[in-house]
Amino acid sequence: MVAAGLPIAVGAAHAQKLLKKGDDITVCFFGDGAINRGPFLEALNWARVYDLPVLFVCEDNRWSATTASGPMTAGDGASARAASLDIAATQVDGNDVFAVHEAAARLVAEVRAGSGPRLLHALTYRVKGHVSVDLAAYRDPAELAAALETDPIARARGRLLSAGVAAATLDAIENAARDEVDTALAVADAAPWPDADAAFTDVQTTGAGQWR
Ligand SMILES: Cc1ncc(C[n+]2csc(CCOP(=O)(O)OP(=O)(O)O)c2C)c(N)n1
Repeated sequence: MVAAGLPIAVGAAHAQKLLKKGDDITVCFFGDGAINRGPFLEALNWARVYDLPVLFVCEDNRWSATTASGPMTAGDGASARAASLDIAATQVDGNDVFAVHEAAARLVAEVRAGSGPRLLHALTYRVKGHVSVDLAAYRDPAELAAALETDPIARARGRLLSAGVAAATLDAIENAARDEVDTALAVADAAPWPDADAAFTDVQTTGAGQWR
């Protein structure tokens, strides 16, 4: 369920606070679509009221499945809503891995030091459809073309090359990542289908009625 993770994360953070678990904090990721659901408000409010060790991370890719988030979002989005609940928010270019790293490191340190909740609002763009069968034909191709110009991996590669990292080192990292994904796909394709009975395991029963 969209936004369902937010109250769960706040519950985990509340437990960490009560148990005084050292450096442990909770980091909770969600999309821009989630901020229009009630649990977002409930979770941020609870986190601030109890000063919980939680970092909220909104991955704002401007699309909620097949709906553009902008026209259905009042006000200035995740950061503004956090600020209205007295939660300091940092907006960052989510396609700049160095900027995200710097902001995340600072916010994690603040939360660990007892600041209470923080929110990181990372602006990015979804370059594919919502799921594999979604061709995303409903969006403006120019919007996609502009977004592809800001590809985070290409930008990171450029920065690392100009910082003196050898191209071969970067190629090796990229190839290892591709191999890992290829292997995962091959293993999944080769795996047997699960037993049909597995659909009924780990399912909660209310104790009433029978399976029909
Ligand atoms: C309460 C609820 N409404 C609708 C859906 C169907 N749905 C699944 S993903 C999605 C869009 C989510 O967009 P966002 O929160 O921005 O996350 P993203 O997928 O872009 O990371 C929707 C509407 C759902 N899972 N839960």
